[in-house]
Amino acid sequence: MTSARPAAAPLARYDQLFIDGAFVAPEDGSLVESIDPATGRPWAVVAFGGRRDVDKAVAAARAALAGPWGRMPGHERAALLRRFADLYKAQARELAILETRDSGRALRESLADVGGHSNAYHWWASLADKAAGRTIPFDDSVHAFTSRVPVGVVGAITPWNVPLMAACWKLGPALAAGCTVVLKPAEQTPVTSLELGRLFAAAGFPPGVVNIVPGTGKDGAGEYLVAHPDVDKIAFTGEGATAKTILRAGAETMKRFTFELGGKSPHILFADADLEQALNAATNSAWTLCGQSCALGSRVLVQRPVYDQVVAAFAARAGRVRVGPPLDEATHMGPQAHAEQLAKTLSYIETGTAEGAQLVTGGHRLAGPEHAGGYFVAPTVFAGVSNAMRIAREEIFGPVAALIPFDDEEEAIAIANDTAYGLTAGLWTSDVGRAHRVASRIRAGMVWVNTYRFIRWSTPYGGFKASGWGRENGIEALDSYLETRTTIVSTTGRFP
Ligand code: TXE
Repeated sequence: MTSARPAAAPLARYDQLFIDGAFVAPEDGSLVESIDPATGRPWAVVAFGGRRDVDKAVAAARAALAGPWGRMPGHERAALLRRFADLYKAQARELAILETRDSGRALRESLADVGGHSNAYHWWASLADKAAGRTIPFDDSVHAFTSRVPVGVVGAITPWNVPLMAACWKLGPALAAGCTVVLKPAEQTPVTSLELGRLFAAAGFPPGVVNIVPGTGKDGAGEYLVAHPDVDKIAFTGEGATAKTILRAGAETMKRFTFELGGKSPHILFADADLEQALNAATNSAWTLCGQSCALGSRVLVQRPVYDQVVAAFAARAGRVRVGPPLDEATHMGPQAHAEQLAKTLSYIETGTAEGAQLVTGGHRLAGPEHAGGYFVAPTVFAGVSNAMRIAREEIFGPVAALIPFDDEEEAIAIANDTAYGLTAGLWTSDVGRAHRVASRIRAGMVWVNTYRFIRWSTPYGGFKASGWGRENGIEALDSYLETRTTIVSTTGRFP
C-alpha cells in the first residue's frame, strides 16, 4: 500500500529502478512510501517509473533482443537461468522476509513459497534449449518446417498478493523462450521485485534482458507499458476488470496476452471423504494468504449429512488460527495486504450478513495490541450460504469461508459450475468412480482430488471462463512466449 507523503530518513530505500542492467533514479517518475500492512506505517521509500522510464526500459529490452541475448544459444540462456536460480536460493530467506514486510503474508508461508522458486527457475532453465519445431510432410517439391521464436518484449504486470511468485511464473517461461521483460510489480508491494534486479545482474544476464519498473497501473507505468507499441506481449495477473481495460488498450498494437485472473473456487466435501484431511485442506485454504489468493476454495460445498459437523469444525479451527505480526514465525495469518483490501473484505462481510447468511465466527477487524494500526481481520465463517448470494459469487479476497450445503453429486456439480469463474476446484471423496465422474464435469483449469492447492512449475495453471486466458507453469506456458514461424524451401527453385 502506498501514499504520497514525503520519505522519512529511517525508511528502507528502494529509490531506483532497474533498467538496462543498472539501478537508476526515475527520470519522470516519483518516490513513494510503501506501507507495512502489519502496522499501517511506512517502512520503505520506493521509486515509481514514469512514461520516460517505461520508454527507456522498453528500449533496453528491445536492444537486448537484437544484441547478445537474441543471438545466445538456448543452452547458454539455460546456464544463466541456473546461476540466477542458485543465487535466488541462497537469498531465499531474505527475500521471504522482505516479501512479508511489504505484503503482510505470514513469514512461515513466505518461506515455504519463496523457498520453492529456485526449483521453478531451474525447471525453466531445463527448457531453454528445447523449443523445437517440426517438419511438415507435403511433397518432394518443398521442405516445410516450423521454428519456435521468442514473442519479443514482454510486459509482465503482477499483483500484490504473491509478488515473487507471480514474477517467477512470468520471468521463468519468458527467459526460457528467449524473450526480454519489463516487470511492473503492483504499487502496493514493489520491493521484492526490485531485489530481483540485483540477482539478475549478479548472475550475469546481459543488460536490458530484465528491467524492473514499479509504478501505478492506471495513469502510470502499467498503462504506459500496455500502450507501448514496442511491447509484444502482456502477461498479467490481477482483477478481471483490469484485464478488460488492458485488453482494449493492448488491442491497438495487437499484443499477445496471457491473463491470470480471479476465482471463486468450489471445494467439495462429500460425506464419504476422509473428513479430517478434507477439513485440514478446506480450513487451510480459507486462511492461507489471509484469503488473498485466486486459487483458494472460497466456496466450501458440504454434503448435508456432514454439514453441521463441518460448520462446527470450521468454527473451532478458526479459533485456533494465530493472527498476528507476520514476521513472527509462530503466526499463521498476517494482515490484509493493504487498506483498500481490508475495506473490501469488511464490506463483503456486511453484505453476507445482510443477505441472510449465518455469521458463525469472526466477521470483524482485529484490534488487540499486536494488531494496532494493522489491517488484520478475524478468520470468518459463514454458514447457510446459498450460491446465489454475492459472498458466493464475487471474489472477496479475504479470510472468509462460505459454507454451502448440497444433497447429491448432481447438485454439487451444478453449484460448482454455477459461477462466472473457472480457475480451480477441489473435491474430497473415498469413491474413486465419483472422483473421476465429478472431476471430469467441473469447468475449471485445475481440479484437485483428495488434496488442494498442489501447484508446481510443471503443472499448467490457469482459468476457464472469466478466470483468464492461457496457462502459466508447464510446457503450455512456454508456448505462450513463442511464435511459430513456418519456412518453406523449394527443392527445385522453380516458380510456379
Ligand atoms: O487489482 P489490479 P487490484 C483481485 C482481488 C482484488 C481485486 C483488486 O479480488 O481484491 O482484484 O485488486 C496493474 N493498465 N485480484 O485492484 O488493479 C496494477 O498496478 C496496466 C486477483 O490490486 O488488477 C497491478 O500491478 N496495469 C488477483 C496489477 O495491475 C494496470 C491478484 C493488478 O492490479 C492497470 C490481485 C492498467 N489500467 C487482485 N490497472 C489474482 N488473480 O490472484 C491496474 N494495473
